[in-house]
Amino acid sequence: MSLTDMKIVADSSADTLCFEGVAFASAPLKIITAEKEYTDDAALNVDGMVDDLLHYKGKSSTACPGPADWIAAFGDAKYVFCLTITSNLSGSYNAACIAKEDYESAHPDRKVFVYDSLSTGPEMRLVIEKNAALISEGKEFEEICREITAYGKKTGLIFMLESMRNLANNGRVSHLTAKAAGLLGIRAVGKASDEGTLQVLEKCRGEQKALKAILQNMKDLGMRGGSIKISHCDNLDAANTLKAMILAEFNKAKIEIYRARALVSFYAEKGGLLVGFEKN
Ligand code: X90
Repeated sequence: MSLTDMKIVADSSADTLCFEGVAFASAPLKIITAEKEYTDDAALNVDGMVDDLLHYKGKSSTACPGPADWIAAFGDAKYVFCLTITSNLSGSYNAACIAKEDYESAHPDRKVFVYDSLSTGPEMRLVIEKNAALISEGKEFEEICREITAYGKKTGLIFMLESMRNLANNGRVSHLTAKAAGLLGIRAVGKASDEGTLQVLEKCRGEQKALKAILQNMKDLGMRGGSIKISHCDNLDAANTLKAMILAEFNKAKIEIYRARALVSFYAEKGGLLVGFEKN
């Protein structure tokens, strides 16, 4: 088994469009309005899309990659690690399972491992990094499948949202749940549940309180430093503040901050922030 036989493929909800050192491809989701269709790939200007959406009052929706999109992303890799957004909020995982069947029956010597992240964004990014490290270490396919599955159980996702309008309008949370972030100045802090659904934990007045709640919840869930990914939608200040708060208590934490791509930006909306972390 040589290193180049293995490829990681993730849908664009992972906020990761390329990855150095291993074969990698992103399968884009789409954001659709009556005026325009945005494909979540490297060519898209995400800030431009977020701006458009701020002024757009009509209906909008999203679409996950279909089986053919996934197969295109697999390319001609012998071993594919296919990482998807939670199957509880998207059809991406189902489409990937169909793609796996088709790909494996067309090429009996090839194998696809479909991994349901039960999460999205920065938690998926952690899993991608782990997956890439295991490939670089020269581990066997089956072993890597086992290890990323075990790793995924030891990672978590916490988020802060100023608005949950797009989530509710697209049926990803109930309108009642969305009210947690419906008032001016209120931020909903929540997590990806074990079932891969969105669970609101607290309603916080003001960003400072929300960031404190994020850190407290991360600690309650077992965060003790380690690797941490912060994905934000036009809220670099909050991301930097949170980073400083974490480092003040866990000075060895390895924290990466980055701008969310289109799918996460659409649902997290302006000001939203997601944190992926490791549990002990
Ligand atoms: O298939 C599709 O069209 C995509 C649907 C995605 C729906 C949810 C995206 C959530 C993005 C919001 C905060 C984090 C919630 C985590 C819950 C597991 C980000």
